[in-house]
This record gives sequence, C-alpha cells and structure tokens, in this order.
Amino acid sequence: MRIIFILFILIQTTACVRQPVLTAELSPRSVKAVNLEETITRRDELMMAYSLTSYDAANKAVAVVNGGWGVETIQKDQQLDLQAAPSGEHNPAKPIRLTLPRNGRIVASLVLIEVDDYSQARQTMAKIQKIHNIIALPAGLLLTATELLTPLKYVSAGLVATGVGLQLLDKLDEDDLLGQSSVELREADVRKKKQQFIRVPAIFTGQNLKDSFDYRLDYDITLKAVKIQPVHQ
Ligand SMILES: [Ca+2]
Ligand SMILES: [Ca+2]
Repeated sequence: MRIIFILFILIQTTACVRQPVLTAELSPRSVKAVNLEETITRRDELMMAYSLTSYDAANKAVAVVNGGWGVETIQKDQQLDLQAAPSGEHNPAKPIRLTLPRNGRIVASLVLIEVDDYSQARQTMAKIQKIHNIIALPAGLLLTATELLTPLKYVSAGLVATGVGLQLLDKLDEDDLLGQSSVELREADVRKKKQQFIRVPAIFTGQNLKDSFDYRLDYDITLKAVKIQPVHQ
C-alpha cells in the first residue's frame, strides 16, 4: 500500500515538472514597398534584423535570440512573401524562438533598414545569420537599462550579447532606418487569454532627402506549448 502511495506521489511530481512551458516564435511574414526611399534608382535594398528578449518574473533579462533577412532588392508596389520557399534572388526570413519564462515576458523587436553600403551590409547580414536563433545571455544595455528601449536598441543590444561585437546603431550612419517595431508578451496574459497567434502589422513611413518612403510589414508571433527538454545547441 505504501509503495503504491509513494509511486502516486512520484507520478504527481513528474507530472508537475513536465508541465509544458510556452515558446514564442517570431516570423516576419511579408513586406511591401508602397513608396521607395530611393525613387531615382527605382529600387531599394532592404535588410531586416529582429530579436526576442526574455525577462523572468523578477524583470531580469534572461535570454536573447537574433535573426536577420536580406540584403534583397525591392521595387515600387512589390510585395515579398517572407515565408515563401527560396526562389531566384529571394530568400525567406527564418523564424526565431525563445521560451517565455513563467510570470515573465518577452519583447519581440524588428527593424527595417534601407542599405546604401551594399557590401558592408552583406557582411553584417552574414554575421547575423551565423548566430541565427542561438540563445545568448543578455549583456550591457539589456541588463542596465531602466528606461524603455527602442526596438532598434533591443535588436542592437541582442546582437552585442551574442558576442559578434556588432554595433548596428553605428552602422546606421551609412544606411537608413526605415522603421522599427516592438511587441511585448506577458506570460500571465498569454495564458489567461489562451493566445496562440498574434499578427503585428507595421507601417513605416518617412522622408529621406526629397523622397518619402512608405513600407507595410507584417510579422507573426506564434505561441506553442512545449515539453521541457534539455537545450541542445
Ligand atoms: Ca538610402
Ligand atoms: Ca539603397
């Protein structure tokens, strides 16, 4: 009888430990050039960088992952499906994912850049893609910041945290930031609302010299329940 009771306790404990945790996955969906930044050349060169940063219940930054897409050219009125299979010079934007800490939160951030220095940008993107979806410990800005960070600062700090020593902020002297977007997910809200999918539409408009640009961009956050398992990198 006693053995059965102990077994029962063991099963209960195991069931508790195995309770699924939530994973958030960011995938850029599409980008459309309603109006180009460089009207004279009749095309823009685009690059996108995105990140997920997680915070625990005590509001401490615990992990960050990065992703990148580009450099790809786009023409006026063209819409690119960022999840379509590779074709010609177009490639999909790979999703990134991170565990949502219990009673914590995740900040998803994305920036869209119009590239002026093409070869420099390609090198930057090669570095970002090398560390794609690798979980890093937050450093510097993410740990010390008490004020609200812009999406660009989140992405930039995420890249620094991976140790590639990349300063996206500095690079923007040569290239142009078309827009930045961020969304925050609180674990308690997600569980309460049983959220599984969030589509974030972003409109990036502005002026560069005499050109006014207008970009429409969508990205998705998918929430999945996963069993806890050892992390293999
Ligand atoms: Ca430009
Ligand atoms: Ca350009």
